[in-house]
Amino acid sequence: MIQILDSTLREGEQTPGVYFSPEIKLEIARLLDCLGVDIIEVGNPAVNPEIAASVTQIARAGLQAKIGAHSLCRIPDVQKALACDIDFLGVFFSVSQKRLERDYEIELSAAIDKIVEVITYARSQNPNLLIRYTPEDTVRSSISDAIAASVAAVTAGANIISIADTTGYATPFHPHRSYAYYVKALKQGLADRHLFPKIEVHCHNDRGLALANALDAVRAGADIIDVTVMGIGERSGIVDLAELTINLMEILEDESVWKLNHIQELYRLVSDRAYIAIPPHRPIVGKNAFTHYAGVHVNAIAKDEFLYQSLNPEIFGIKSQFALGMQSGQAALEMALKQIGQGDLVRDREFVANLLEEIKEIAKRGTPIDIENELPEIVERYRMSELIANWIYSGER
Ligand code: HCA
Ligand code: CU
Repeated sequence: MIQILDSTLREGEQTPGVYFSPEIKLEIARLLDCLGVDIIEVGNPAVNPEIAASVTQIARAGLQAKIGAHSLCRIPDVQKALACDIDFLGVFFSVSQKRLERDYEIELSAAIDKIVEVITYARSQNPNLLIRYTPEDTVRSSISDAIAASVAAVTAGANIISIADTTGYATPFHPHRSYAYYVKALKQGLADRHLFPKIEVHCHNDRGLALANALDAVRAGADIIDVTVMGIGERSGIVDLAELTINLMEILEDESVWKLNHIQELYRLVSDRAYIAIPPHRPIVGKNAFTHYAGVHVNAIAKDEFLYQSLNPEIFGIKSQFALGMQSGQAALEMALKQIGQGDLVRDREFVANLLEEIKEIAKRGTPIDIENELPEIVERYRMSELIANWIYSGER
């Protein structure tokens, strides 16, 4: 069974400018828990006392999900994380050649000693803790160094190894840059030492491939996938929660594990509080995701919405709809008139055809007609103008 780790409160808060207060963090965590994510990564308690308090508060909130902290590979930082009553600890330390040389200025063996020391310490403090080790920038590291560090980490007590594509470099097209390659090679390298940790993947979206890479990893045997709401995070962010779940549902035996009817509420909350609008065409959560428009489409969906839909909006607690504008045909206008209680007008074919022309003129402003709030007034105005025109015409005779 594939598990989901949501990092909206950690990676997501690394989106430039984003800040979630502790109250909002708790609200987001509750919604993520309702939705059924397995692990919630709340933040790095060493960053500041407010984050530490928030991690503690969420860890003690009685949620089903495992609550986790993120930490640098340093014992004082891990101590701060452990003080938060967490179920999960994520420690990261890169073993890429470039990072070791240009940033840490240490040898691989010294890096591995550090990783082992910190993980051994965390394990000694809590035998039940889920511990993840991430060789940060895994996909730009030598696979043998990533395996060596992972073997050492698991032997020291880590239960999960995460393959991080920190810079969005991975691609399914390149045999040695693909998640399939990294998942298989890492699993094999660990299995050769009789080690079988869970494999997690953290895919950044710099090349727009985060979801494709995550699915590539799932197919190769990954166990846990990192996501955030709206895919927010450093730079172009990571995998989007909604997009991942809808694709994983295709391979699940039990679709009820995720309660996706909470997804709109969750996305609205995060979007509002992050001050990041949800693009209208965004899958599932965008306002156009289940809105049909062009004449041919609306004609067909009036008979059966699945003629132009492959997803069922009810799974997400929403209904499909149609929009009224430049591309609309008579079917849309007739449906709209019925919707506003003006179904009687539909019998007058000529009136409907003329009104449609009027609507298309208005729609040249570049936004659709608001059926509930705008259409009644447009209909009224149009009827009056027709009455006046007829009156003048009869007067002239
Ligand atoms: C970071 C980098 C990270 C870490 C992932 C992990 C990445 O912001 O600290 O610890 O599993 O992309 O590598 O998000
Ligand atoms: Cu990241």
